[in-house]
Amino acid sequence: MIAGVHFAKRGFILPPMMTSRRSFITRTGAALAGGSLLHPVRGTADDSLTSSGERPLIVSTWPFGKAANERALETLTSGGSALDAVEQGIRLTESSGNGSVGLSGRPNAAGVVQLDACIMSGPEHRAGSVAGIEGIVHPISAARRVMEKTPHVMLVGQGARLFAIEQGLEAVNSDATTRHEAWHAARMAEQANPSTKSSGQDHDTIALLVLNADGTVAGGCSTSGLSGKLPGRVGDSPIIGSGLYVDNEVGAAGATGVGENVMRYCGTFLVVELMRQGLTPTEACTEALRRMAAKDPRGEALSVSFVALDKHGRFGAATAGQGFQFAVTTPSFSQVLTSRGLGELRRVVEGGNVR
Ligand code: SD4
Repeated sequence: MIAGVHFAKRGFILPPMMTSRRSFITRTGAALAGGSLLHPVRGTADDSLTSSGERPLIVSTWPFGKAANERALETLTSGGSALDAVEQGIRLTESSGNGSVGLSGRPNAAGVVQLDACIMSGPEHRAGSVAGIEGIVHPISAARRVMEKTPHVMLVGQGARLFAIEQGLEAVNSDATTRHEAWHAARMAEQANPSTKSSGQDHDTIALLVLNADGTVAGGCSTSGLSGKLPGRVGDSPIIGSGLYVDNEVGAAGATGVGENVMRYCGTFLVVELMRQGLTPTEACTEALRRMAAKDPRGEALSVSFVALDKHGRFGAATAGQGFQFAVTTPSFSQVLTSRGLGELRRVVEGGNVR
């Protein structure tokens, strides 16, 4: 089955100029002309059973995720594992200056960039994580080393930094003033020339999920967290089950947005468990957001978005806001898509027709 058809059935909004495959252009072009992609497409139980997608499948947050996905795919193609793909894809974002990822990310209230990251491997249900780490260029690699080289799951602060250095990972002086000045200069340059700022650069975390050809699932997440956070504050991104969760029997989910609003609900664990109960990735992301919004007086202003994929090769995303861009890559296409906002998706899910 052609991948573009799955996209249509998921009800995502496709940017018409961002196609990468002739058959995809042909099919989605026809669909756009008829307007069907601009509205939820009514899926049936049959669709969800028969629409298993292409593998490998890589899904990540924000437009900058597309380059990371493509790096992840290259890694798989050249014989790397799903975990290698996650690590290499996220490393690209960590050093690209995009979003609030890596050392060019946003400093805390004291002017210090404190990074959070985690990684998770489906087959053995292993995880590693670092939080509040300073001056380490690739926190995702530090998280992987925690998983593979220690009996622990999470290291924080100075202990995490020293461990990363001991492991031979690239480190820079963690002098706060120097880095705050670099951050300030970058923001000044952006203000002077706003046209250089892509929409993806307004946003933060990368969460990247991989379903490999052999059915292996893995994921990772990396961020500098919320700009101006209190020193020592840790968000959802390095917390297994909040910013990221992987279950090899079901699939994976990642989060971006205000971490405090994800952590109180174990957001990505919830998304994966909802998929286990039979919801599609889009439905699961939406239902998790609906539950959160129902309890929180801020409702749809929670500023949380989820991405997810399942073992069948289906993917999805949803946001509490007005539309959230995420990237999807397989061997035959690579796209930035826009998910629907919670209000719209909720109406559709209540009608039972988002797939
Ligand atoms: C955090 N979830 O530290 C991260 C930040 C983020 O879009 O993803 N912002 O709360």
